[in-house]
Amino acid sequence: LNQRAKAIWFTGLSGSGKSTIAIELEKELFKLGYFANILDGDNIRSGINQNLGFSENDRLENIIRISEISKLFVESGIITINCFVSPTEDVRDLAKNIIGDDFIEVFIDTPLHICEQRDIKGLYKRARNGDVKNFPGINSPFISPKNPDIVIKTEDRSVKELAEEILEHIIDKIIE
Ligand code: GGZ
Repeated sequence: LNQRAKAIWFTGLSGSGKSTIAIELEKELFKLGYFANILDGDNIRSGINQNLGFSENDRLENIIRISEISKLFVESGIITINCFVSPTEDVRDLAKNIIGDDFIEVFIDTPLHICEQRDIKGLYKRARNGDVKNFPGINSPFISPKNPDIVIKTEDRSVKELAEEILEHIIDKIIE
């Protein structure tokens, strides 16, 4: 199999399911013989971007570095699955401009009230209390993308179904 690498860019609220869906998608791709690498807060914000916070400037810098890393992987033939809130058109445009034609935007469209209900890390509660600042959807904006390549509604769907839906959309784009 020849793979044409792409940067798959997940945007969505904290707790929308980006990382969970990414892991499933990576597995599905692997089963078909494609290699992918997931970039997310766990391996980026704890490492190369550990000096960055959540101010507007730091988010921009976060996305610039991630996009450059993503581009290097794509140029080496590795599909990247990027899981970052990327809450505004500005940050997503940056990523698009750096990565170029290989950029595929996927909106993980889980409504705020569901993400807040799940509140896996307790961050929504802390943002509501004012203990966490600049939290998208609560005390800083999350602007839905205008023209994403794929929109994924996660309610009442299994992670496997969602990953398969994304796979169907991208498969033509990654086969040489
Ligand atoms: C502390 C935050 C904040 C603020 C987001 N303070 O759901 P998570 O926890 O695991 O993922 C979120 C992650 C967002 O980082 P990103 O690199 O994806 O953001 S961006 O694309 O906007 O640069 C959330 C946590 O970090 N998070 N906002 N204000 N923790």
